[in-house]
Amino acid sequence: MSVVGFDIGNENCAIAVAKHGGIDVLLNEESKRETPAVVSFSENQRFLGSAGIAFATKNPKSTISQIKRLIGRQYREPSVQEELRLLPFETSEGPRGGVLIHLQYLSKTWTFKPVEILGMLFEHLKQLTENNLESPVIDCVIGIPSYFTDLQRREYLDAAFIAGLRPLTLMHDGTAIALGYGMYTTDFSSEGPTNVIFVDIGHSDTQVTVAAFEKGKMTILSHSFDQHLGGRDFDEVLFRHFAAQFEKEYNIDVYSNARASIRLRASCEKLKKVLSANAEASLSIDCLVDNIDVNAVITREEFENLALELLERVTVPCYKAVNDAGLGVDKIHTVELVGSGSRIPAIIRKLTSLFDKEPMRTLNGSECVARGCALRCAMLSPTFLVRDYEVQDLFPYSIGLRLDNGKDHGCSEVTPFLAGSSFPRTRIVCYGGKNTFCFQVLYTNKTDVPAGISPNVGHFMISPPQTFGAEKMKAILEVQLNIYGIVEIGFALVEETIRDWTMIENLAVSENLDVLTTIDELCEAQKRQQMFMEQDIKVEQTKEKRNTLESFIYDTRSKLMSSYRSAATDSEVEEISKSLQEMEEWLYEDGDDESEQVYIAKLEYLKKLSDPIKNRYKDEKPRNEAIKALQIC
Ligand code: ATP
Ligand code: MG
Ligand code: K
Repeated sequence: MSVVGFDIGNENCAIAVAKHGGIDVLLNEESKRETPAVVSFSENQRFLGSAGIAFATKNPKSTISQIKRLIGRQYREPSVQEELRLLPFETSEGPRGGVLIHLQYLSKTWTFKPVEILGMLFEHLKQLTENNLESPVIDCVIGIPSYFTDLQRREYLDAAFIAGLRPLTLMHDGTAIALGYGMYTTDFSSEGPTNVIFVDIGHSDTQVTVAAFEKGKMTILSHSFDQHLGGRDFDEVLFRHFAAQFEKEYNIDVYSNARASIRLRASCEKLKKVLSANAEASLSIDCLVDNIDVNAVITREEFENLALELLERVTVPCYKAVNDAGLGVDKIHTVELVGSGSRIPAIIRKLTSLFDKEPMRTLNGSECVARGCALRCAMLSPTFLVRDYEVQDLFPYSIGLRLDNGKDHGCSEVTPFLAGSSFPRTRIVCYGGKNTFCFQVLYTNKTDVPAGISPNVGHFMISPPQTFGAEKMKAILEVQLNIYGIVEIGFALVEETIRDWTMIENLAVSENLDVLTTIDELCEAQKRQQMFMEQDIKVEQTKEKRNTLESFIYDTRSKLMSSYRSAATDSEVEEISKSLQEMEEWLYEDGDDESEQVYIAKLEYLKKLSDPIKNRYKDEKPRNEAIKALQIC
């Protein structure tokens, strides 16, 4: 059984596998260590990962990216609307408030939920891994942001289900990073724990984790984050700056032109990277709007001034992480940077002054999440023997249960899990009252949850007890925060007292009823996925048959002029050449987009024409060679 870790980035994904002897990062079909998180639909075929990236500008309306930002989210959340504003594909509100994506494929309009697109991406990564390992992949560990809510976690599992993957756990990105660091760092002090803060600034978010390392053990002390602060926000301040400048200087409005906006944003990202290594950088774009070429120069200092507010915001989750860990900055031994967004020198300066020490970059920032996940997968897999290492993670939100005790008893609320508690964890909750049928689970401290994300975890139904008329009734629930960070109800019992009798009865509990995708829809998505895969294979095979026919035409034509020439009469050469010519013309016009069977039939037809010559040539070959040999002698 293979042991695999996946990092699903907003932009890029990475795959790591555990092999006996260590962790390897896999190369994709383009020999790259990172695979773009893109799913593109052309007329009759999908292009996934690296193959999809070229379509982002060619076919933006049917090229889906940034799917991680949409998973498990409500269409109407203002921050989702903000995301969708920047994305070129068409969307609408789904039946249970989720996002629906509409696109053209196979000559009709299709509607997908984000979970189905994510399922396709998982499937692609799974296939890359299987091709590489030459064995099936099912067990895996997938990295997720620590701020992911219950619904986002469940949707990740649903996407994995669509792809035929079985995550042994979902691992917080920061925990995965810390695990890789802990397993391979051997020189931790033996006097007390070593506290390390990991700052990961990615494309669209920032995650900070504080971990304490001891021999053979790692404890996560805190996770904090800014879900809306990443490299792209720095691009955006440059974008706004230049849009304003060009408006003044050239009288053009970049905002009102979608293509110009995409081009200027891309240039700003490049410019930002140049400014990480140089004190000054220039930008020039041909024909940005109305055939006007634009030019501009900016210094690193000017950029830093534009980004002052963002730079200040970087410190917020860092402070919070240190605080939540119950430490002071002086108790942090090492600051480790990951994520390419943190390459901006001003960010590094800011962190240096905050922690009073130079941040380090010990880990490979684009691979460390996948590596940590593969390590975890190896630890959880029975087929792999890993040296004992204890990993203790924590959950960042407080979780409460609101119980509806029936109309005479009102509501009661309990908080079985406090923010910062380790998990997986099980709690027993008891409550009195009668006829409790429904309870709601929610993240109780609303400021913990990223702004704009619903704190609702879901709700569960309990079937009413068989016997009515009990004098006293006590319900007992086992509530679990499981290994995925998802709330589940283990069991529910009711203790009823009727006169002197006390009875305990098992109660049936529903699954979480707040889902964006039902199990039927998931099975349907799984079937569709199979169909899309078969379609992709069919298209690829057809292309192959078309290429075979094309090569046969060229090959036979050139042989007719050389090796076959002496084996054919003039009229045969003329006749076959004419057929080849006609076939070639057909291939580039009417026959450009034909079915596999048609190409096979056409090839057979040409073969029939040319086979007699080929056979004659073969018969003559030994004789000709003998003559040649004699001549040499
Ligand atoms: P996420 O973690 O948000 O899901 P990701 O893991 O794909 O996304 P990373 O690859 O860690 O993101 O970081 C991408 C960001 O880093 C982009 O915004 C990119 O512009 C920025 N970046 C890359 N190189 C540099 C550089 N030299 N200087 C500044 N920023 C850079
Ligand atoms: Mg990342
Ligand atoms: K193991």
